[in-house]
Amino acid sequence: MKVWGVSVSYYTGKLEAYLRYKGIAYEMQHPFADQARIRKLAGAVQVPIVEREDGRFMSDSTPTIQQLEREFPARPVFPSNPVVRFIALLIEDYADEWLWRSAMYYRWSYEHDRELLSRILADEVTTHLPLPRFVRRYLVKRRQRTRFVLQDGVTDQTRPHVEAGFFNAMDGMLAMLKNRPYLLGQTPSIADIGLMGPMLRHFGQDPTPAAIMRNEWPAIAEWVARVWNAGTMSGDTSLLETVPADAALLLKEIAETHIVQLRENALAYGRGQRTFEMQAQDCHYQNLPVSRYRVYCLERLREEFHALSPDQQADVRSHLPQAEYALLWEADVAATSLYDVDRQAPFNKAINVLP
Ligand SMILES: N[C@@H](CCC(=O)N[C@@H](CS)C(=O)NCC(=O)O)C(=O)O
Repeated sequence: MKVWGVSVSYYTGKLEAYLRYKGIAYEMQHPFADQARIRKLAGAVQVPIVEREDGRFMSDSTPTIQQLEREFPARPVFPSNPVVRFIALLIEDYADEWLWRSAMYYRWSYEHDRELLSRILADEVTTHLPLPRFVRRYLVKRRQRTRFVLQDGVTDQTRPHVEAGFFNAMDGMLAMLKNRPYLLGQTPSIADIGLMGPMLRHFGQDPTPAAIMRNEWPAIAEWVARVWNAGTMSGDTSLLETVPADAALLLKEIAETHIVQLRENALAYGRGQRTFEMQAQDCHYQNLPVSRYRVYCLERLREEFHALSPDQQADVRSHLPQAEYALLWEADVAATSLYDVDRQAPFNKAINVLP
């Protein structure tokens, strides 16, 4: 299959980590020369997009992986225990949607990172533009920094919290990785795969966060390499049958950050707002862009929860004691994105995460 992607992209890295683990052969191409065609076929210009042998296109990494799991059932990344599976999906959603801000902040706020990454992106993404390379690099830097840092709530006042998001994620992971090679077992699950988006492609590769990871959290750097190489491993490939107690630190962080954001975003979307504010831990964020896609993320998590039996739901709730998690089982906050209503993803017309 063909993966339309970028070598430094968050969600392309997530999908590649999955494909390598599963042993699914793919060939990478950069899509941007023909944006009109991509928009027509896939709905939105974003990466990764998978062009299949049967001619169909898939976009959005989460449903793409779910579809591929049905077609390639060997080495499942979804835990067979439904409670563990739900927790894995929750961690995936946090990795996809919360760590994005910290990842973009590091890439576009530090000079070394910005200079290196603008060069790579200019060469992979903008070669079709009839402009000198220095102009294309300038345009890349300006667009990414404006859109994904300055317009995503990062200010002098929120910056320490945005940095702490990266550290807290690694602390939470470390508590689990002390007891086993992967977060939820002897083999990668969708929780590990989801975290490869930020941890491999941004924090593990961009100079500033990569130095922090290597020097202060070397076990996470080791985990990144382990997941990337997991396809070569043989032997025990089991996933846990119960949620480990050592997940508590990461699950608390998710409650206080990602779940708060999902809630305030859904409320603002319901009121027709374009921006919203929120208090996450000790930090007040303002002017965050409302995301219709993230309303859909909340809908999908709620659907997964409601598909569990009453006993399984009670078990999930016992692992998620923070009050914020009521968002996942109580309906007082409406989540009605009207996106992918027939649940056709990944074969539907996709939408961008941020407007
Ligand atoms: N929900 C999508 C998100 C894909 C996405 O946003 N990809 C980024 C690159 S990592 C992108 O293409 N952004 C479009 C842009 O910058 O305009 C997924 O999981 O695949």
